[in-house]
Amino acid sequence: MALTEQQCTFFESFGYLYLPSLLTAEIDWITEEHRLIFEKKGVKHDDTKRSMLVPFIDQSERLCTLLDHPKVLEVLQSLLGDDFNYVGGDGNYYSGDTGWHPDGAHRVGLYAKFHLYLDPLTRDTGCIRVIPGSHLFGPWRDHVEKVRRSNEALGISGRDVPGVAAETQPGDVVVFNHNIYHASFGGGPRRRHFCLNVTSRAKTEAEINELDSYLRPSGRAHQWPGKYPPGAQDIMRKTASSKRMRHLEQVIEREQYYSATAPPA
Ligand SMILES: O=C(O)CCC(=O)C(=O)O
Repeated sequence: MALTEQQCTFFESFGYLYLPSLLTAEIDWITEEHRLIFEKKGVKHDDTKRSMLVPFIDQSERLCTLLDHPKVLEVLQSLLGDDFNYVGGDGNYYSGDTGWHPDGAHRVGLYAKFHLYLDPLTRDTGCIRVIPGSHLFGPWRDHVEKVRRSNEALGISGRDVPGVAAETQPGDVVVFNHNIYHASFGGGPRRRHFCLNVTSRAKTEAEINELDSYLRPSGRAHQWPGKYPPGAQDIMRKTASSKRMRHLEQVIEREQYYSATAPPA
């Protein structure tokens, strides 16, 4: 079922949406695929620091089908338009806290993250927290920026910053605008997670420039050195139906443009 108008308005106003039980029926195989990708890549999580693989769902033919899944599509198409772009995402074993930060500051286009946490999480055991409305620009966001150093600037610890703690059970989904300030506190040493990053289709010149600065090899999508090895998106692309291709084609087109216009090495 497509999201209701009220859910879309909530997302626009507050910058996030909590979708309980959206993928509960699928969570067993999803969790197994998460395990298999780390195993296949030979990444042994040692509990002391975050282990991350990028891109993530692209490494598993079955997880790629999330981009064909009616329940996922209904959410993403309701929020970003029928022709949204899939732009990658990371798979993680998190360890401990994540301080307050946004994932971007996009003034044009809509950039969002579709999160799945694979363990039951509460506010004190590492669930995702957000500051509703902090995806918006203006003087308010300048104040919110202080949460990055809440001890010095506000005299409170990160976990006491006012916000919403989206407590989740495996199968629940949280979607948020990349611009929103988010964090997690009290998480254990092996909190399993992955996400899909998505954007609205870039149509105007300003939107295309914004997408380019995200996708280019120097951009945010590639911020982790050594990630995105050549061919990393092959499974996703080679197994795509024409319907899935719609969500991949603009990225492919932009990548072709970057290679065609790259200065000679
Ligand atoms: O769950 C967490 O600890 C942090 C998640 C996060 O920062 C992200 O996915 O952008």
